[in-house]
Amino acid sequence: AFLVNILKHETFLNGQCDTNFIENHPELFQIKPKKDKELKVLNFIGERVVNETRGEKKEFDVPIVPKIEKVENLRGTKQILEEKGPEGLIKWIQNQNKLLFTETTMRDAQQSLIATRLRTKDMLKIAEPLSVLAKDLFSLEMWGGATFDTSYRFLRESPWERLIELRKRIPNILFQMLLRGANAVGYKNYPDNVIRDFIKESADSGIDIFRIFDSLNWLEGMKVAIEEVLKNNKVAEACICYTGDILDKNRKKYDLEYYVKMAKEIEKTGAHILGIKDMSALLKPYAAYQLIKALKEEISIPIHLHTHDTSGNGVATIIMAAEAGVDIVDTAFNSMSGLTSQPALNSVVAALENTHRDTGINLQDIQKLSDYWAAVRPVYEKFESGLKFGTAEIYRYEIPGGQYSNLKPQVESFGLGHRFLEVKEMYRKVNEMMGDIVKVTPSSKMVGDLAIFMVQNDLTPENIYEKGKNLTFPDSVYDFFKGMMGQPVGGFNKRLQKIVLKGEKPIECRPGELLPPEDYEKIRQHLEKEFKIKPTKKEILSYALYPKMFEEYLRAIEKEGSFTRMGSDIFFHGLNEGETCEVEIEEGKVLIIKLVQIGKVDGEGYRNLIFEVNGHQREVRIKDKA
Ligand code: 3PY
Ligand code: ZN
Repeated sequence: AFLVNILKHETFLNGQCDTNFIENHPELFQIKPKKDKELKVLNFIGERVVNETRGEKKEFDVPIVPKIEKVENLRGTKQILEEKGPEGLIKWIQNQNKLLFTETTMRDAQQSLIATRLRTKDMLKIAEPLSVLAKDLFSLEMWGGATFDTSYRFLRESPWERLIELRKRIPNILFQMLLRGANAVGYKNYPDNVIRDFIKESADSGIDIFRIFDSLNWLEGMKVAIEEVLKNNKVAEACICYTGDILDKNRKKYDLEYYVKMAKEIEKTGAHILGIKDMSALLKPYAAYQLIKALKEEISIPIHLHTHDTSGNGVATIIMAAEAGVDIVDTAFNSMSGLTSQPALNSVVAALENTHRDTGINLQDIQKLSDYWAAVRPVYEKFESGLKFGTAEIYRYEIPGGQYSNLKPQVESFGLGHRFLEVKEMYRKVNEMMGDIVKVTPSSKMVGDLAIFMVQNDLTPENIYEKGKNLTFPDSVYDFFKGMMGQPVGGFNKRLQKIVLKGEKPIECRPGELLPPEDYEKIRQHLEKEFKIKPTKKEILSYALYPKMFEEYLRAIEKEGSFTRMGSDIFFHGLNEGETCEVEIEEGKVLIIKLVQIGKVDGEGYRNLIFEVNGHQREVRIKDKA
C-alpha cells in the first residue's frame, strides 16, 4: 500500500521526486487508519458470523421509511415552549380538550420490550418522517432511564450524539427524558454538581421535559433536580410513583390521601407538571379514574399519566384516566406497545375519535410510523423477553415493566431458571420485609437482588433475622439500609436495618449533602492521560456517572471500532455466505462487503473468513467459541 501511495502521488507522476520526496511527504505513510477501519469492520462482522448466527442469518424485510413532502415552518409543541416558555406551555396544555400523547418507542417501549438495544441508526432513519407524520404528539420520550448506559455498554454509541442528531431532525416535537432524581440515569446517588451539570448539558443538547422521580417517593431526593430544571427554563415534570392499590381498603399505606398529599407537595416545589409514574402497571382502570378525579380537584398543574400494559388493562386505564380529565398520557406506536411496554397509541387515538377527548392525530399518518417499527423489530428479536400474553400476576408481584421482562434472563444467568416462580414470590416477600416500599429503579433492583440472593442461598425471611449478622448482603441492600437511596415512606424496618448495617449508623439526610462534589478537572486529566482524548463536558459527565463502563467503551471503540453507521441487521447478525452489504465507515465512505466463504475450524479453533471489500479479497481469522 505504501508503494501504491508513492506510485499514485502527483509529484511522483510528474517525475519531480528527489531524494527528499519520501521525507517531505509524510502522507505517504497514511495507509493505516483506513485499512485499519476496514479490518475492524471485517473482524466485527466475522465475530457475529462465527459466534452468533453461525452462518445462518435470517432474512429481514427492509423497513419502509415513509416518503414525506418537505414542510416549511413545521410547528409543534416545541415552538410553544420556545415562544412562550414553560408557563406558556402549561397554559396551552390547560386549554386543550383533546387528550395529549407522549410516544415512548425510543425510551421506555424499547427498554421494556427489547432490553434497551434500539440503535440510534434506526431512530435517525425515521426521525424526519416522524416530525411530520406525528407533528401533533405532545412529546417523545426518547432519552434517559436505562438508555444512557446501555447505549455505551451494548451498542457502543454515545447517547449524547443520539440526542443531538435526533434534535436536528425533529425540530417541532418536545423531547422528554426520564431522570431518576438524585440517581440521574444511574443506580446510585450522585453528588449534586453531577446532577446539576447533567441536567444543564441535557437541556443544552435538546431535552425539553425532565420527568423526575425518586425511587422511594422521597421528595427530598427530587428537589435538586427540579430546581435545576427550573433554572434552565425547561419543563419539570415531578412524579408520584404509584404502588399498591387505592381500591383495596385493606392496603392503607398507599391510599388516595397519600397520593393527593404527595401531589400537593410536588406542586409546591414549582414543578410544572405532575407525573403519575405507574412503572409496574398497577393502576387499575377504576383506580385511575378515582385518582385523577381527586388530583384534578386538589391541584392545578397538568397531570401526565405513565403506565405499562403488563396486565393487558393498560388501554382501559388510559381511557378511564381520560374520562377523569388527565391531560397527557404515555403510549407507544402499536407495533412497539403492549405487554411490559406502554398501551397502544394508534388504538387509543381510534377509540377517542368523535368523542370529547378526540385527539386530532391522523391515524393514517401514525400507521406508517407503526409499520416502520414493525419491520425494525424482528432484527432485535433475540432481545425480546418471550412474554406472550398479559398477566394479572403483576398485581401480586409489583415488578416494574423493564425489570419484569428482564428478570427471567437475569434469574437464568444465576442458574436459577427452574426456580423463577420462587424468585417472584421472594420478591413479594422481600417487599413485605422492607415494610412495603415503592419499587422502581434503583429500589426495585435492590428488592430483586435480595430476592435472588435469598433463593440462591436457600434463605427465608425468618432465616435472615436468625443468620443475618453472618451474611454479606448484596451492595444494593447495604446502600438502601444505609440511607444512600434516600428515606422510604414510613421509615426503615429498624430490626433488619441493624442486621444489614452490622452496627454502622445509617444516614438520614440527603446523600448528596454528604458526597463531595465531583472533581471534573481530575477526570479530565485522567481521560487525557489514559486515552489521549480531549474530553468534552459530556464525556466527563459520562465518566462521572459510570467510570468503569465509560472506560470500557473508550477502550472497545479504540480496539474494535464503533459501527454506528452500520445497518442493524449486519450489526447484530453479520452476513451469510455469498451475501453482500454496504457499510458506511465514515461520512460518505462506503465499503461494499461480500462474505465469500466461511472456512472450517482449524487445529487452533479458528475459522478463516474470506471477504471481498470493494472488489478486493481480504481474509480474517476468528476464534470459534463454540
Ligand atoms: C427507569 O428508571 O429506567 C425506569 O424505566 C423506571 O420505571
Ligand atoms: Zn415505565
